[in-house]
Amino acid sequence: MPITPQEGQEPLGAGPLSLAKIAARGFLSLFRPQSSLPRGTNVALKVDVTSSDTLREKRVPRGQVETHRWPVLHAGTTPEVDLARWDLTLFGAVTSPVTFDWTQFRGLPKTAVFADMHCVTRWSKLNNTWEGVLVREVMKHVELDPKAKFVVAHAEHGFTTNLPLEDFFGDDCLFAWSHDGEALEPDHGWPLRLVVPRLYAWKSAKWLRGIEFLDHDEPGFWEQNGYHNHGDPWKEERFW
Ligand SMILES: Nc1nc2c(c(=O)[nH]1)N[C@H]1C(S)=C(S)[C@@H](COP(=O)(O)O)O[C@H]1N2
Ligand SMILES: [Mo]
Repeated sequence: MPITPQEGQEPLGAGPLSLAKIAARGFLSLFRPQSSLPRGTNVALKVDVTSSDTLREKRVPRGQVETHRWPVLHAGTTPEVDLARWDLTLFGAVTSPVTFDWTQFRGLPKTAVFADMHCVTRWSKLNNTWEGVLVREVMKHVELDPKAKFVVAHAEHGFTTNLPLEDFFGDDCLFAWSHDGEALEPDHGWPLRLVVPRLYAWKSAKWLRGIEFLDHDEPGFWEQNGYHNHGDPWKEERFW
């Protein structure tokens, strides 16, 4: 795997116990008092792409609770990322791998996507405006092997998550560096996270470093630890 971890990173180690702790943290964070105005309160952002789920009459899927804050949820610790040494590589079932450094990536055409976010620990955060580069835009630079059918997103610390190519190519899927008009905070995935709005948020890998294309499906981190392989919130595809 051509991903060089940033210095000082420990690989993810999460047994069933620490996963239970993470799930509890996600649930409890719903009840933490909110300290300041919601982010983006004074920002009127132009939206280029509207995720179709935001047009539903009832936007909170069954079993979810709407939150107006933004919980932080992940396994392991937040990495410190050095942009000078950062890159994003698309590899696997492609004619030749493609790597972007930070400057090259930020030079790609920018898009703002309006979307909802659903975490399997039962919070939903509606009305997010993400800015970054659409998956479809980035994929103009990659020649896929016709046998590519699945994607594994690779993040710092060795975190992975898998999804079918079809979901990855969703018109609302993007690589995001900004949320509601502000740069992503490190805890939320700075400098770059994948955003797949129509699947549960564990597919939206924070601290993204690579996209691997495969001819077969390969369950990622949460998927190997009990989460559903696909994760459609409207079908409550939560666990196995
Ligand atoms: N790298 C990485 N990305 C991750 C995770 C993780 O553990 N590691 N957890 C996922 C889960 S379960 C959720 S709900 C969202 C939460 O994003 P947030 O912390 O910005 O709210 O990040 C997802 N992305
Ligand atoms: Mo989650």
